[in-house]
Amino acid sequence: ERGWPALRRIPRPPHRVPLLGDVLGSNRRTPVQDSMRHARRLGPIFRRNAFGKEFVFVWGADLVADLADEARFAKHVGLGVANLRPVAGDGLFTAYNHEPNWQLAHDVLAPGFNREAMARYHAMMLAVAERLTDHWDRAAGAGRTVDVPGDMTRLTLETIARTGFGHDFGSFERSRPHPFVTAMVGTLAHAQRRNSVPTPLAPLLLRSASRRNAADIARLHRIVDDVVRTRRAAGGGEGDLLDRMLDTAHPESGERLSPENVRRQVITFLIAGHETTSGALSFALHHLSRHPDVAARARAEVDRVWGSAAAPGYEQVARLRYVRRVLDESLRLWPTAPAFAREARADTVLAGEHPMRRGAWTLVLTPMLHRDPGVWGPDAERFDPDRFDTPAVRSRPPHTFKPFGTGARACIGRQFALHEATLVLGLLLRRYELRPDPDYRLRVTERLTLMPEGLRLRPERRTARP
Ligand code: MNH
Repeated sequence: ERGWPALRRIPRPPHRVPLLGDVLGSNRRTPVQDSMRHARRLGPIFRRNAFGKEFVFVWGADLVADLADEARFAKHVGLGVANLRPVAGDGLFTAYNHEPNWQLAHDVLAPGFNREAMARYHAMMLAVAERLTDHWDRAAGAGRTVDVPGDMTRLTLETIARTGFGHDFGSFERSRPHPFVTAMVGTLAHAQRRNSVPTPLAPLLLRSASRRNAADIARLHRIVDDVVRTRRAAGGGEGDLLDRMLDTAHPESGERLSPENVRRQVITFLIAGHETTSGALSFALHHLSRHPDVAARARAEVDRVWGSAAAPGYEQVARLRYVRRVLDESLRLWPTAPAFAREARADTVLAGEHPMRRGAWTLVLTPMLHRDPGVWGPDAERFDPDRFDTPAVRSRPPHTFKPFGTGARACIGRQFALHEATLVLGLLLRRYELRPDPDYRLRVTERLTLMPEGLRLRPERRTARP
């Protein structure tokens, strides 16, 4: 093979069907969990074949640490990410490394995630979280269960829309998801499915699906154009992400984002800024409901750190160290952006063993990296937030926990997501006991991102609290 000269040395599943490859018996709705099954059998590096194309997967900690070397490897825009190009073009997430708009947008938007900016978002995050607790209070009062992924998606979409774009989608006033969410879920699922159909057949097999996808993209464009038009008409906002996109010139070159690129960035941030955080919160709530001891410890921390303050201040969120560990441990087991791709910048040898030509690429399977027994021990499947206490973190090698990707193209919204999610978990733990449905078994749905399917909890207002 051109990209991987010693490909034959990399293990692959035993039964391969001519033309189809290893796709038989695999489920196109759950490619990540399928790959996890293969990983467990085939080891830290393996390959799968689909329609004559070989895909190399990596999850062993030593191999991933080597791939994190930015001097030799870079982000690869492939598969799911490349399939989102029709939606987000050269927006920050889907841009090729060589596209000038990546550096331009990165430099213009990065200050939108510094400490001062985050402290400004805090009050708006709190206001959105109160809409959520109003909603859960009504459910608690009536003894009803709540739709956890649905409500977390309402929360995170409102949060990014309001903090980033001064826009209110009214998610909590709607019984069904906002059309933005429906269109987004459609395009994400479509981008995922496009990997499992042979390219020559795609136009045929996917004709009606592509038509639906085009309609979804058009709807996303309409919604986003409306957000931008409203802001332009208002003559500016209060210095949020959208103001940066529209008005801020690059500090050195003086260049600005073009209107077409602004549209792509708005879509990128509205999607990247809520979908994965929603999943992270949902998984964390699932684990908390199943581990009353962990929930009690987290709740005690919230009571201690926040006391009887009506609303926690910005600084008080970072002080929830144990709640943050709950979140980290949830992202360890189910990193909601479950893979990222790396390509060789020049001919090289991966971990001294696997030659790669310039441009050859591989997918890092994060949920398996996060279960590597050599790093996490034989009980890696067990939920245990103490894995993230300071001595444990210090004793682990670097690049073993990668829910936000790696290097220059790692997540720009990491602090935003962690602040929002820690704040919301704190508020929910302080206010409710979370009762699980005893019959619920965790099922993970995939639409490029991961989400616990059909998770419902019964929130109960706490009677005694400080
Ligand atoms: Mn986010 C890139 C995970 C929250 C905006 N994000 C990435 C990558 C991962 C990721 C992994 C790297 C992908 C790759 O290498 O191909 N992101 C997450 C997770 C959460 C998250 C698990 C929540 C939990 N992300 C957010 C939030 C925002 C955001 C919140 C915005 C407010 N993420 C981005 C953008 C990029 C990105 C933009 C692309 C950055 C770049 O390439 O420069």
